[in-house]
Amino acid sequence: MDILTDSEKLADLDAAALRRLVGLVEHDDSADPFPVTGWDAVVWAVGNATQAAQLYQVVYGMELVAYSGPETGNRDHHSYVLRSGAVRFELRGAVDPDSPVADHHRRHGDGIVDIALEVPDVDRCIAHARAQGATVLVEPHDTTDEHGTVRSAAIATYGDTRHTLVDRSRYTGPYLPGHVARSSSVDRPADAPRRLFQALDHVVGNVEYGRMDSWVDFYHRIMGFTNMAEFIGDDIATDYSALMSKVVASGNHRVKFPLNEPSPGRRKSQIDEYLDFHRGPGAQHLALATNDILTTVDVLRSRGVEFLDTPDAYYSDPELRARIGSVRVPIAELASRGILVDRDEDGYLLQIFTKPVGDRPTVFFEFIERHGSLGFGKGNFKALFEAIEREQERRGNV
Ligand code: TYF
Ligand code: FE
Repeated sequence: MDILTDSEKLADLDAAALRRLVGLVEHDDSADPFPVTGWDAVVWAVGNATQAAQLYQVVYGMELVAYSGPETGNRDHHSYVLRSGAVRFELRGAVDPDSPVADHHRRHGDGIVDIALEVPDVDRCIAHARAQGATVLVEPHDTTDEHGTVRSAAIATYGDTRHTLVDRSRYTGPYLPGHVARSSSVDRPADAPRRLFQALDHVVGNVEYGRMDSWVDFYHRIMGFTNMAEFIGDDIATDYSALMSKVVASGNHRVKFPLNEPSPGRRKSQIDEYLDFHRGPGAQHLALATNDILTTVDVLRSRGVEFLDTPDAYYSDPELRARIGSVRVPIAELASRGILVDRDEDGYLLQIFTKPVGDRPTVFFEFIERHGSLGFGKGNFKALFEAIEREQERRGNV
């Protein structure tokens, strides 16, 4: 099976670059009941896609590549497709007041409706998923235009989120039939890096209390995913995290889904806050892989993006210093930017988290630069969750 998705090939990422960015493992998928090549697109429903498309171009440095809307025959909503390296976002905003996009936005706020995956065989995936009891929302079907044919289908996952499964092997258009190519009219400042992030590393889902294990089981049974080692169990949960978490991944780890549930504690969990404001389960954060997190953070901050702050004590903690050893830059470079660092047996990673990106305290981004580590920053959980809880307190949701 092809290891690279369509968007990875378009981004000129080769398997080695991808392996470095997101930490792939060897996998024989001949026995895989539900082979997944990788991420296809993250689809958002937002209150104003026209403005959000500008934001993701001007601030996040993404490139506009395709569009559909009233001028192309889509009278229901605007759809802007943006890319940064292999990361593809589709932003939908309602034009028709009765659009399902408007309903989704009314209930959930700006958020993720679809975590679409590229698969080599849509029908085989759906047959397996159906046999295992999945809810098939869209049956396998072809859509065609002058660029060829796309075969796709969709299954339901947590909350109102879905996974559209896309086979683009017979298609050369800019996104999907119905979309037309459209390029950015935004000038990139001469001194700005070409891209601020190159690949999607993981997408985290928040589910209701007591449901984490059944969603882990869903990804095992329906999609043939397996558990990754990293998890937050009762022990850590009751001490400080206020959440439990397990990670499932596709065979070669190209697609990773940490799943969180709130743990009942002395205080309202950050996951409860999400579930209240999102009105139920949904995608909580997207981790975007970069090969230069220092520049990414500097540029985004200069354009107004707000990150969680990390107390100075984090960087002077002797235990942390001993554990992380030396990394590619002096610790002072990380400290001045609030970038966290974690090391495990495979290597280290650098990571930082934004504040929620919309009006509700729901979805946010993580930026991650991996140097061998396949983990999620376990050593940072305490500092990170304390930072999240400080923000939660400032919002009055405790
Ligand atoms: O994806 C992860 O597991 C890390 C840590 O609410 C994390 O980024 C886990 C839960 C959470 C925020 C970050
Ligand atoms: Fe993460």
